[in-house]
Amino acid sequence: MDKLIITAALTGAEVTKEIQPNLPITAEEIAVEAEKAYEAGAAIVHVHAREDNGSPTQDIEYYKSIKEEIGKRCPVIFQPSTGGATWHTAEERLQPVDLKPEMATLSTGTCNFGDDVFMNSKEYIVKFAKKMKENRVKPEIEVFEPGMIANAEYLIKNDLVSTPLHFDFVLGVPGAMPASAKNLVFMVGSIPAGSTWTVAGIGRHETPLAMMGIAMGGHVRVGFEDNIYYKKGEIAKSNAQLVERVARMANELGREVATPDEAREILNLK
Ligand code: KMH
Ligand code: ZN
Repeated sequence: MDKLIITAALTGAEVTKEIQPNLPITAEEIAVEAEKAYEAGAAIVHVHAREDNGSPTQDIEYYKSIKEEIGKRCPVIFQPSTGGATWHTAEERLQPVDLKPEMATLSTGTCNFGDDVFMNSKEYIVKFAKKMKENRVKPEIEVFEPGMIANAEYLIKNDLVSTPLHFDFVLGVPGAMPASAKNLVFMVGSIPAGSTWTVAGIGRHETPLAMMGIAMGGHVRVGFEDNIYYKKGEIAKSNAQLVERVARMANELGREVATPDEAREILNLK
């Protein structure tokens, strides 16, 4: 089994300071949080930028500052979001790809997202994939529903992405695919041979699915984007606290944790 790649999803677009007082907002706060997550075992940080008032933004200038601040502090892989918030336009969402990060997310289908709709039409998906290919950015295929795997296969068939692909199964978003062991096994069995994968369980599903990801030879994402609690009724102190728990579980299960450079090898980023 490869070493375990832990991704820390530091901010998300939906979580607010009101419900998670430890949420980092400014570029400096996000970079300090990234460094702490790196020290706890994260090889990748998935980031959504925020304006100073906390609103999610896809403005390239915010992402540029975050990338620079993180780069000053640690060698973690910077993975900006192209999902943004449900109300962002495709053009807004694509901006961080111009920074040529090593990776960026690419959602390959539309789904309900709480009370909203997360829109990813075929036109969007193709446009995003083309832009990432032009900029040599490795997509992490964000999958919220099984049909999104078929759309990723369409990108492969049309030479819009390079293989092997890396998938992230985000399970438990209200309105999309529920988080369960059965669903994770189904998803893992449905991706093209040779692909790598990560699992992100939403809310209380984060830790059980992380445990499954470790045991099944996949990789794991945790962080405030997906879950704000350390355990029932206890708000997490930091993203690093959630990363530390995954690293401890991996240790108990005999799975070593990958450094950013080892993750670069596993994901063919070099
Ligand atoms: N905030 C969600 C609507 C991504 O980062 O690529 C979309 C999302 C996916 O979080
Ligand atoms: Zn995200």
